Amino acid sequence: MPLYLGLDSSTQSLTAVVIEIDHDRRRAVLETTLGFDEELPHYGTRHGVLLDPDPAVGVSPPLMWVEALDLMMGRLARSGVDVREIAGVSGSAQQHGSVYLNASAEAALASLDAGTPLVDQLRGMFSRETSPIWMDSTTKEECAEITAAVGSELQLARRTGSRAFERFTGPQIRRFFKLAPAAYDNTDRIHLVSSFLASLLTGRHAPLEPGDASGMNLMDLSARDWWPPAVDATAPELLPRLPAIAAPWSHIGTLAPYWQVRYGYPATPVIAWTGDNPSSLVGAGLVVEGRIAISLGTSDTVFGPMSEPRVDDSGTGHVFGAPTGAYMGLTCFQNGSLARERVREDHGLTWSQFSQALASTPPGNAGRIMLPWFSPEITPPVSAPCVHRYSATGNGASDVRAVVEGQMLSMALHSQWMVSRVETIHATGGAAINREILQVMADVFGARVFQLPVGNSAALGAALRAAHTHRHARDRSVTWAEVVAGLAEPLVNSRVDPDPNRHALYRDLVPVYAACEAHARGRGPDPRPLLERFTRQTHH
Ligand code: XUL
Repeated sequence: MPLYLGLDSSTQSLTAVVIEIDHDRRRAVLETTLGFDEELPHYGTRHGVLLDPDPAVGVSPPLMWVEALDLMMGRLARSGVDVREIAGVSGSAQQHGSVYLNASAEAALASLDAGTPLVDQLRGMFSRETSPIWMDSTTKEECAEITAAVGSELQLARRTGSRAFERFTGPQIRRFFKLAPAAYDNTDRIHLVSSFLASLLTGRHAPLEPGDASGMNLMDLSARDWWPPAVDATAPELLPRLPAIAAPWSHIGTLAPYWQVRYGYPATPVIAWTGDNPSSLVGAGLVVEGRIAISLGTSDTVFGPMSEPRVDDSGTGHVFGAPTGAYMGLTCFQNGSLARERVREDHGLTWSQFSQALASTPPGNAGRIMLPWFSPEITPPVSAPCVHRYSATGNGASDVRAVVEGQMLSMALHSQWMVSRVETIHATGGAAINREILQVMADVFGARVFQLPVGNSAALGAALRAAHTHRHARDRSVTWAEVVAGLAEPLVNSRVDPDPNRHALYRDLVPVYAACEAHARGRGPDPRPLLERFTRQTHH
């Protein structure tokens, strides 16, 4: 019975999912998560990130990801799952993060000793001890320099799928080159977190695939190859330091002898790893256009499949390659779970009291609007944490409604470029189990919301991608819809319907929210007259 393993290295944890697919028999055999702060406390991270006095800095120790992978592979081998049946492995990782290796890495990867833990063999291979991750927003200057060198924001967006973003890998590489030229010089290969972990599995430098590579501001989206003007604008002699770009379904090697001898894995094919968002597209069952997913995780993301790379001319969204070979649109909001948790903790509420607070407060929150920027925000770009509250602060319950409504209104506003009319949403991520949050989502978007089974959709997507490549090699007629059927489907009876009256109210509130946002960013007039008019209307 063939099994497929999917791994997802996220900001806070590493998850593994094992699925079984044999004709009509399809099931998740195992899902297990290893939290970085709890299980690897010696790295001193908080929520998977190293503490820094500057809130704009977001870096993590790459060795922590190495140690987590080693622990996880050992744990799986002892879990009772027959790892000898694993017919394919793939994975995903948080996007944009980069890992800098020196020239010793190639030989170190090729000669891993099964008798010694991975971390002890790899310590010497980094040309930079920390990895900048997607939460880093220190590269404003580098973004401007790259944009100026290629011509304009629109030019960069049309070619690479996004204007320059602080967390994107190109601007991060440029900053490293400027601040530490000797260390840059000493860098032989720059991996994304995904291709770095894939390299550990195969024992050789792994390629990137277009989905994750489109989070770098370096790849030509339609050519699916490096775009020379962006590469040249980023850092000197960068091209030889970048991995190759391979098709998303590429077989990039087999599990190295280290994994076979140390833990008893077979020489299983490894399929190219991708970013967590492209992987979640498959794990959320979105393999054809028409639906979107909203992931409520550390970051909140809105994403959906697109057959053409239509870019967001307003400059907030991204277009990435999709694992199916088509494209996906995505908008990312940094203040996701951590903002919801902050409000819950500030008012000393349990999650069930948080839900009750949503149930007991009126839609529209009597005109109280919160811009939930507890940390720097990506969409819209806000470089320093600052939570804005329009109209007097209410009690804890109205703060709960304000944070959730603020997030949903922002998502509705900033995803208009991707889909003109959303009819169905697949909700995923930790907070998607909260039906009161999903009700606000349904009402704001005016869309049916289905909940995906609890679990990590990125890791599931990785396992499904491994299954797709394995099955496709045997039968060219296998479709994506067939592969995901029965595994990446919303829960039966999970449907939350929008209420037409509440949706009408939110339709009027979106422009008011947009005015608050513009005002808070110093780009628009005082929104209070609009808010007062909205409040008067909802009272009558
Ligand atoms: C997407 C983004 C985040 C990370 C989180 O552009 O920055 O969703 O991928 O893991």
